[in-house]
Amino acid sequence: MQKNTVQKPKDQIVFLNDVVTGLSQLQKKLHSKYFYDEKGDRLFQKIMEMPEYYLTACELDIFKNKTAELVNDLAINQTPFDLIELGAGDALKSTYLLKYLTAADINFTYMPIDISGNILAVLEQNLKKEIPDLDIKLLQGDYFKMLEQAMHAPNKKKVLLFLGGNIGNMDVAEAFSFCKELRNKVNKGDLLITGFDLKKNPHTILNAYNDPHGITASFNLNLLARINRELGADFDISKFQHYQTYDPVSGACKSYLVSLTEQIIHIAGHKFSFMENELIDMEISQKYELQDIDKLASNSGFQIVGQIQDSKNWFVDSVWQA
Ligand code: AVI
Repeated sequence: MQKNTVQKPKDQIVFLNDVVTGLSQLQKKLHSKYFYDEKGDRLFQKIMEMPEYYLTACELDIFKNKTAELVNDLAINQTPFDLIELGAGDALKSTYLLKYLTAADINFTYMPIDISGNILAVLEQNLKKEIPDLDIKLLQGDYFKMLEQAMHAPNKKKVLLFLGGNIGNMDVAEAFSFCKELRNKVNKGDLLITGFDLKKNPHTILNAYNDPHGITASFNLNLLARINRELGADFDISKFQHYQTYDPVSGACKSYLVSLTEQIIHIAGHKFSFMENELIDMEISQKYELQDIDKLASNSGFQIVGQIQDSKNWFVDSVWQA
């Protein structure tokens, strides 16, 4: 998922438009890409530190302890390539890969893409300290626009990273369109590593999102506070409650906000009525089986060349070739 930090006036118009469109639907909906303002970033950081939220630790296990296997599946040998990370953030996991490749004297350029210029500047500073020999080129902006820019060195092989289980924040149809679009942007032979959270004991999954500390609830409610602050709305946060579901058959883990009372909300001249117990659909975190990943890869024009799982077999980094 492309996270969205709203900074420019044009972004504010798009934000307002998305909020108004989402809340005007029969099933009211807000887009979870808007969770990540400054407070949302901090709350997500706290989520990743919770013992219940296993995803980060699992993928870290792969990048820390199975780096050789990962690099082996890429079969890049001595061919110079660009390593392009979609939504790099603090590159916590990929730093292990960067260190491994640098130590092995492999010729590559790291190109982190992120919507936040701030995050990229901090990342560059940290990486320059940790890996002084790293060749790094920052790409600030939208995934696909920046990927197009990165593709301008056409003779160089590309390896794309899409980590963190971010693909889970798309429903299955959106994930398919996203992978197809990626396939259209890259050249035959290019590689893609995507992190998928796997189906497992449903209690484990539900606990990760319905945490007893209430951090995930605050993470969802913060979007209403953000709409108040940035779009001048009048949500009373105390009149909404977080509700989490997980359907182990479809693998859809979904979060909602429940209106605790009948109420009317005003947003920039628009009015939205809520009935008592009416829901706002907030986020999907889709869980996969290995065979779903096979289907997604082949239907979008990729071939699976590696599947690396953490030691618990809860998460997989799937290596695909175009
Ligand atoms: C960013 N993304 C992969 C997280 C997830 O697991 O869906 C966002 C999140 N939502 C609630 N907890 C974490």
